Amino acid sequence: MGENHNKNKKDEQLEQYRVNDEGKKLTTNQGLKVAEDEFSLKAGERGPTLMEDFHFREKMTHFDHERIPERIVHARGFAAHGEFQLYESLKKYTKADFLNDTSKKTPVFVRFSTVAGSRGSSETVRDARGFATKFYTDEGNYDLVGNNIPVFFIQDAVKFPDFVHSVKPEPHNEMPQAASAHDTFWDFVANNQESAHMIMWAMSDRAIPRSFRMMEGFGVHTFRLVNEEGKSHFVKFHWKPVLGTHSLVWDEAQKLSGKDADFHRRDLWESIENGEYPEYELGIQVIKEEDEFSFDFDILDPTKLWPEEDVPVQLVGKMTLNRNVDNVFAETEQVAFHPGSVVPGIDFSNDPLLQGRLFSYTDTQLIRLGGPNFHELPINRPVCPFHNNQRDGYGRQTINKGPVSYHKNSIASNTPEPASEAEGGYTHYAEKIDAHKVRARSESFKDHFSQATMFWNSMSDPEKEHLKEAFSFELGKLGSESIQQQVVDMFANVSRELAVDVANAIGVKEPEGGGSEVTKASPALSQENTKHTAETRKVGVIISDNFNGEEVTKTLALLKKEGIILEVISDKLGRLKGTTGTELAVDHTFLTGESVIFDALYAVGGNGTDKKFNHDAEYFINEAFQHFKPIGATHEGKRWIKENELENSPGVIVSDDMDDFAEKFTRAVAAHRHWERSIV
Ligand code: HDE
Repeated sequence: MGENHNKNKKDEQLEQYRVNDEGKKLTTNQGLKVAEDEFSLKAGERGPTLMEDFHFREKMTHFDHERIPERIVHARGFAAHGEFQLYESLKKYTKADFLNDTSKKTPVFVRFSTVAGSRGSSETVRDARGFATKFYTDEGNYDLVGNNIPVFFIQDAVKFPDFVHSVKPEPHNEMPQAASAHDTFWDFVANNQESAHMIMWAMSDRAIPRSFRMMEGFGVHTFRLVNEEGKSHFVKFHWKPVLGTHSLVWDEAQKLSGKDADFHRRDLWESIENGEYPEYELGIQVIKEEDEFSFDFDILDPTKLWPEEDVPVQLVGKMTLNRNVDNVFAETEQVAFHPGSVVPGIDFSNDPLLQGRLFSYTDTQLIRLGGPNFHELPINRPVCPFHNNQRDGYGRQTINKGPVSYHKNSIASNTPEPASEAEGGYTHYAEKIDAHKVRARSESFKDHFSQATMFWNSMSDPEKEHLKEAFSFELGKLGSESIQQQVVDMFANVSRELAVDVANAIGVKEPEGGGSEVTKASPALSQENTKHTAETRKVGVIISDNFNGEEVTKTLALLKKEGIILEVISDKLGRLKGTTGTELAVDHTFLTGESVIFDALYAVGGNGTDKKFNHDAEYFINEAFQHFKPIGATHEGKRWIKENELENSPGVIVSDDMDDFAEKFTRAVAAHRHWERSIV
């Protein structure tokens, strides 16, 4: 537990800044030993505090200034360290060193986040998730600042403040927190129809991920890869989670918001502490320069994805997150990402959303981190040296020696001097541009619905149902019938079925026209086609004293072998005694645990006469059943299944043959959820 598996350049650099106060004498910030920390200095035991009490003043002043502004978006986040290694050299596409050398392990720092909520908001809300990766390469920091959704709400950065204002809590009453189910957001959507495609994703299961470990990441924009010969290819970046892409169900997500607002960070933290390191494969989609106009969408439009069936994702390397942070403020909060932090061999496209981001990120760090020297904070420092003539400012730590802080100069023989391209100097791709200066949007950006329909067409039936429910929930929360109607009419352009069913659910008029000619589907978009595995799934074992020692021990061992994590639930903490002298430590009671924190339940039972125990166990089982989770039962546990008539339902495994049970139950757990189960 907690062992450092991430010895690398970044870790060594951070080590210089780590301090362990344990066992040390208390001092002031000036290093003076403090003799008393219980009482302030007073004029008499019952008298006023004296101004002279420097220890009190320093301690209180520091405390008064502990908070910095939270991120305007992505405020609620959680991060971890890791490393990235390439499978095969990408030399033919890019000269980026970390994408050429397969022997290199590049240190990374990854911050996951929700977008709309404040820093203290709950994590399982319906929202896009940020997926920002800082690669500490030998050529400087490269930041891939992406989301878990491959497209965005708007096409031009100038609209970002409007979009964010609409989704944030409404300004007159600051409600609702971390939720898009309110009038201003949907008013924005209906009146900015370029949002249609992203809304389909945001209303889909993708917006309520089961875990940061089980979601995809996307660079969203089209970037360029440029090779040694100066040849450029367009590229989109992907992160594919090795555990597959899986989601919660909405009712569960809402309950989790109350039961464990830290659900996603706890999951990430615990998996890293337990050595079950989250892994993601880096994928690239590549389009040749000459094919820029070969698609029925504009590849610069950030509301469009490149269907994987048309432009395959090549898996080129793997990222492993293997170390938790030492201090959340110093690392997770102070990390500063910037889509403009690139290395030679990676360049931008003219996507107008990306272009605007290149301004915003530095600007926001200046206020958030208090000045221009945030690159000197330990978490932000590159692992290669940096030299330039930038000087001074708040919080400057570097002590630049000598009189020269300008270029050109003779005193220091013109150094620090620009590096030639051969020496690794960054050169921008010399794209030819011949254009008028205009405030306009390209005609090729004006189809807002085809890919939204493709997304809809690609969903399985349960996924379509979830989309309808999500729309009905969100729109059902609105105060304005006019906005509800506008949204329904808008989404009739995506799917008439969707719009009609939502209209009926929320009691507005069915749209008059609508329907789409688009029949294309992209199977890769459905989570049904993702990888399924039981590994690292958390199973709650409901059990009481007098359980069948031998058989239970055997089954638990078989499940553990499959990588399943087992946690024991009972009516009291302590140790349970089974037959044959077996003992089991209890992890949760029915009070401290909840069915929603588990992927599946295994009902073992025990003496089974306690009324309260039976009631609580059945409550857990019925709730898990309603969330489509696998449920297993052996011996006395079967009673709870029978009494609730669940035994013939999909994903409910009942058996007294332990090997048979373990095999079937593992398969049921790997399936994630059993949507074919009907809930009445
Ligand atoms: Fe961001 N975004 N963004 N964004 N974004 C920020 O930077 C912005 C966009 C993304 O864990 C801010 O340091 C503009 C797309 C992530 O620290 C800010 C536009 C994508 C994070 C900002 C966008 C993202 C941010 C707030 C439209 C997916 C969290 C605090 C042009 C590709 C990074 C900060 C972290 C954070 C601006 C659109 C991803 C204000 C102007 C598209 C993952 O600078």
